[in-house]
Amino acid sequence: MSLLVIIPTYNEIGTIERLIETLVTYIPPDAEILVVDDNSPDGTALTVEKIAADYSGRLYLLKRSEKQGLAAAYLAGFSWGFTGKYDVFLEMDADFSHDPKYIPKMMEKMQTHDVVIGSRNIKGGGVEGWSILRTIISKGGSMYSRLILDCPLYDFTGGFNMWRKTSLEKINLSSIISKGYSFQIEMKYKAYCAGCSIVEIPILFTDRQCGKSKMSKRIFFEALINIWEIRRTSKHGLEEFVKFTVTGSLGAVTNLGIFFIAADLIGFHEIPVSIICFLTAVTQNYVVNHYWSFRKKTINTGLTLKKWIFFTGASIFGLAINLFVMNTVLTYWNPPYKVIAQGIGIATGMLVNFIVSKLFIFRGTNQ
Ligand SMILES: Nc1nc2c(ncn2[C@@H]2O[C@H](COP(=O)(O)OP(=O)(O)OP(=O)(O)O)[C@@H](O)[C@H]2O)c(=O)[nH]1
Ligand SMILES: [Mg+2]
Repeated sequence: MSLLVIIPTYNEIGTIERLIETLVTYIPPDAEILVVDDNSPDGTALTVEKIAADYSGRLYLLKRSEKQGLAAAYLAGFSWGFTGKYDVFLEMDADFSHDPKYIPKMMEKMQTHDVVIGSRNIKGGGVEGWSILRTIISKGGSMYSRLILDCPLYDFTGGFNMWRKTSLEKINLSSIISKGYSFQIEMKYKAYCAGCSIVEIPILFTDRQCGKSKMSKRIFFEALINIWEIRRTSKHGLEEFVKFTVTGSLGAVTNLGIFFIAADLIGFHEIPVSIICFLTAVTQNYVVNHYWSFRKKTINTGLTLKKWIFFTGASIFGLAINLFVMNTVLTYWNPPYKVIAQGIGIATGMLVNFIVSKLFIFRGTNQ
């Protein structure tokens, strides 16, 4: 796999030279580096131009006329890279917050995944040198995104991420609406919605060694509000529920089909037949929900006996809710047709089953 490391810079003269020196000791010998500089007043671009000759055609500079934000810099970097031979792209900061020593592990994970996230918020990862406030803002930002976007990632805001070219193509980069830091959130969420397999590996993030942060209150609030727009433009909210309902209906067809053959055509006793029908339908639902309804969440996980037992339990619980609601409706309302009560019972039972399945069974993992 041919790698291009993209480093956006704005006033990073203090670290850029040393970073590139270190970087080449960790990346594969055929990997290349692109620095995307927004005309930094401190002369970052000049430094890169000066040292480029030492790296015999492996270090490139993309010069832009003015500071246009992180998103624009990366998008320009990707489109520069798309015209080359690269099939893997790495995003990283220029300030040594992202340690190049993690790159071999990321490349290894890239063999089996579409996106690899350097994550501060999973076991083994963390942040060094940040104030409590900055840590809370960062962690809170990821938790907020996780909740609002209903997407099972832990580090949304981090900028140390590796992408297969094919995953970037799936995202449709021209649809990105973010300008600043919500860019990272939007990219990850779009990859998730596109069904990419995403894995997080733990990294220790260290505070910038020198130079000034470009993070500001304005950028922060912009991201906070942008998330809602990101959610709106890449909606996948109802999809799971619709697929879950279709799966349940297919299960009912299987149930009735086996029942008809075994009880009506062959003549077995209805009670044991009905139990077998139920278990068969539940198993089918479990498999279809895993591989279809909740595929985006379960993409890195397999079927397990434990989850099957849990799902069967949830289905029995759903059935109990169904009976209870039907009975309650018949007792307190007594509708003109009993089937109305059963309909309300089924709908409630299914909703409960859906919520339990979504929250506890098909949660997925990205570690
Ligand atoms: N080309 C370009 N690069 C940028 C721009 N804004 C930030 N960067 C670069 O993007 C990377 C991340 O920016 P940082 O300022 O380090 O942001 P941060 O890591 O969230 O904040 P720190 O805590 O200060 O490190 C750095 O390499 C910056 O130089 C921009 O508008 N254009
Ligand atoms: Mg930084």
